[in-house]
Amino acid sequence: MSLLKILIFPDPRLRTVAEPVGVVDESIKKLSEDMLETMYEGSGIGLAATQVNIHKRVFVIDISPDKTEPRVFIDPEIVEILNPEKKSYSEGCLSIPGFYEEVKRPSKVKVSFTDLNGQRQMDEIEDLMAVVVQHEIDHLNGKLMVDFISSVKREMIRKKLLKTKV
Ligand code: GNR
Ligand code: NI
Repeated sequence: MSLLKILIFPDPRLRTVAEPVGVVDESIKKLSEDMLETMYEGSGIGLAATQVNIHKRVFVIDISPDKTEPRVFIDPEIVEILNPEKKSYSEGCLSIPGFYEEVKRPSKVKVSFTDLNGQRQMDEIEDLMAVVVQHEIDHLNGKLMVDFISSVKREMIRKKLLKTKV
């Protein structure tokens, strides 16, 4: 396994729209392992391929408290909004380190995706899992949580992150 480098906002590569994977091969399996390692290393609960500059529709998630439930989603689609009532959650992002912003999203959605065995799956998700899945699908579409806040706040975050560049 290898650690991957995470792109930091306002890196323009975070705006790339990722390409569908289609057939799940060894390179996708290796990518998802490396992404899980990178996510755990950064103490994140999700990571999209876009964030590591791989523009394929893959993301990983582990919202379990003891970090023992890795999940991989390939070519994910939200097929139905099961509860359109939006819930606000204070979101963080490994590409926007140190900032947390309230984002409102539908609280329950139905998601279809391909698993690591190449099988198409369908799942109903809610609560924190629904927040993170929607956050990751946004990444694959080049969208970031700062797009939900005021342009004044976004500009402030952009300037701070440009200054603290490592
Ligand atoms: O680690 C993360 N925590 C988080 C908290 C609330 C809503 C979404 C997230 S995802 C984030 C990791 C990340 O940047 N994924 O893209
Ligand atoms: Ni993120």
